[in-house]
Amino acid sequence: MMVSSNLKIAIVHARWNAHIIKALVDGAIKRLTELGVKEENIFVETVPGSFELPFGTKKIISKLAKQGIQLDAVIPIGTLIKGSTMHFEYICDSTTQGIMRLNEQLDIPIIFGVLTCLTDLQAEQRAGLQPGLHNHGEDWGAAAVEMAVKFGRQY
Ligand code: DLZ
Repeated sequence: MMVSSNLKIAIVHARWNAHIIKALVDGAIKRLTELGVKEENIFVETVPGSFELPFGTKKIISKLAKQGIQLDAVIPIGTLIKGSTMHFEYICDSTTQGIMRLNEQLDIPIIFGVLTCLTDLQAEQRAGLQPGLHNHGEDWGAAAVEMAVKFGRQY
């Protein structure tokens, strides 16, 4: 049995930039299952936008805990693409700080699954939607398993 086969991992994803998000979430799930995480142990929830990722992450942990499900890692996934105002900078900063704070406050690893891109093309490249390019969602899946195995509550 693979060491990761009992891990329980949640993905909380924003709905902005839907086609990018879909590729990233699919990539994360693909890598999680390749590494031995069972599909039934992967819990997916959505939030409106990246700003809501820290709160959604905190809440899915407590919601599942009430059902007796102890998560081993969470992957919040969002894609921020710069527009013409300062909105991008503020949301990038608050989302990043929020996810970092969760890592300090909670006892399970929270992966940084947020793309912060200047253009749609940059986001598509990082989601593996341009020929020959790598899907960062896969890296986030691998990071979640590594962190859960090395530092999680079960091991
Ligand atoms: C408002 C906003 C903007 C302008 N851009 C993005 C984006 O590129 N990616 C993303 O995930 N969310 C965006 N949002 C939405 C905010 O994250 C948030 O959902 C709203 O401000 C409501 O709190």
